[in-house]
Amino acid sequence: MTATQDEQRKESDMKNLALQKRELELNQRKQDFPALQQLIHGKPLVYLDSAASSQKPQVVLDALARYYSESHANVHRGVHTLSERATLAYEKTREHVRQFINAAQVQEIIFVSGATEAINVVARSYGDQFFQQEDEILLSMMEHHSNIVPWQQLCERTGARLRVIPLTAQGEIDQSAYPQLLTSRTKLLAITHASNVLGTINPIKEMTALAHAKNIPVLVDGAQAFGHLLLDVRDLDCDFYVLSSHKAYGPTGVGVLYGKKALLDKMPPYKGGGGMIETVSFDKTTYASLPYKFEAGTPNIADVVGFQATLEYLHEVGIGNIYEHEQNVLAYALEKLSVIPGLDLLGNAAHRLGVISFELENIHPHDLGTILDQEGIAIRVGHHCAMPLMEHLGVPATARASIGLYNTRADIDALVEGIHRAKRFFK
Ligand code: 7TS
Repeated sequence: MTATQDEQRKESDMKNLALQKRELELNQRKQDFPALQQLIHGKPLVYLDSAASSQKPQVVLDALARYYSESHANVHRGVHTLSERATLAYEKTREHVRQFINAAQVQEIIFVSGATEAINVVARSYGDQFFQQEDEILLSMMEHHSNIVPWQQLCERTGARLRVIPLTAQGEIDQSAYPQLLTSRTKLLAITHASNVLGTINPIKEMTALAHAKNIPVLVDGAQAFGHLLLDVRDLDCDFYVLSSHKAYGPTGVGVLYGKKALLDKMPPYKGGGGMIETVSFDKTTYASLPYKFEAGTPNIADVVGFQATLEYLHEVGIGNIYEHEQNVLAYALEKLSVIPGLDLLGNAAHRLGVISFELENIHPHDLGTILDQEGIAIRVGHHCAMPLMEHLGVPATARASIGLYNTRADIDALVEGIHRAKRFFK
C-alpha cells in the first residue's frame, strides 16, 4: 500500500467512525422522549407517525411545567414581575424563531395556532385585500388540504381561480409545466416545501426565483420541512413561510407565519381584539405595529414558551445531524420495503424526506394500520388530507410511515416484520 493509499484509507476510516458515532448518538435520542418509553398492547412503541405529529422531548415538557409553575401571567399587559417574566419568555421565543429560520427581523415572525391558521391569515388578509376576479393562485398537485381549501374559499369570495402544477411519474413537481403556468394573471404561488404523502422536497429557491422574475409572490408551506431541513427564508427568498411547532417536537397549538415586512405592513389585521390595537374609540381604531397587529387576544403563551425549548433542543442536536440520520433510516427503509412482494411504494423523488407511502396488495391500509397497532407500531393510514393527490395517484388511501429524529433501523425492522405478519394474517 502506498503512502497516499494509506492516508486515504485512514481518512475514510475516520469518516466512517464519525458517522457511526453520530448514528449512535441519534439512536440514543429516543431516551429523550418519555412517550417513546411505553408499551402499547404489551409491545415497545415504534412511533412512525411524526409527519402527523411528533412526540415531545423531556426538556419541552419541563419547560411547560416550569413556565406554569413559575412565570405564568398575561403578556404585554402588566407591570408586575410575573407578567414581565411571561412577556420576556414569549418574546425570546420570537427571537429564537427568527434565528432558526434566518428571518431579517423579529417583526416578521407572527405566532399563530399552526400552519393551517398561518395560511388562512394570508388568504384572508393578503388575499381579500389584493385579489380580484380572474386572478390566479398557483398550487401544486401535492398540496395538503390546508394549502388548498383557504385558497378555494378566497376564490369563492373574490372570483379568483386555482391553477395546479402537475407532477411527474416520480412524484416531483413537473418543472417543464411550471414556468408556463406563471402568467400575468398569477397573483401567488402557494406551494409545499415537502410533501406529506410522497416525501418529495421541492426546489423552492429555484421556483421562487422564477415566480419573482414575474413579480409573483410565493408562500411556502413548511409544515413537513421544519425540523427536518435547514431553513433559511432569506436564502429561499420566499415571501411567506408557515410552520407548525407540533410536527417538530414542540407543543401543539403553536405555529409561525413568517412574512416579509414590506408585505405584512400592507396587510390588514385578520382578527380584531385586545393586543392588536394602538388606540380604540367608537369612531375609529388604529392598529398596533408588527407583529402584534396579527396577534389579537391572549396568545398561547405557555406553548410558545415550550416551543423555545424545542428550538434549543433542535439546535443542540443539530438540523444537519437530524437530516443525515433521517436520510440513513429512510434509505434503509426503502431498501427493506421495496423487496416485500406485493408492496408498492408511491413516489420516487430524487430529493425526499423520510415520509413513505405505500400500498399492500389485498390488504386495505386501515386493516394494516390496525394490525400494526397490535404490534405497538404507529403509522398513519388514509388520504392524509391530500385528496386531490390521492385521486391523481389513483388510490383512495395509503399506509404511511414517517421518520423522526428518534427513529432507528430497528424501528424499520419492526415495521417490516409487522407487514409480514399482516400478510400472513390475510393470506
Ligand atoms: N401542510 C402540510 C404539508 C401538512 O403535512 C400539514 C399537516 C399541514 C399543512 C397542516 O398542519 P397543521 O399543524 O396546521 O395541522 N399534515 C398532517 C399529516 O400529514 N397527517 O396529519 C396531519
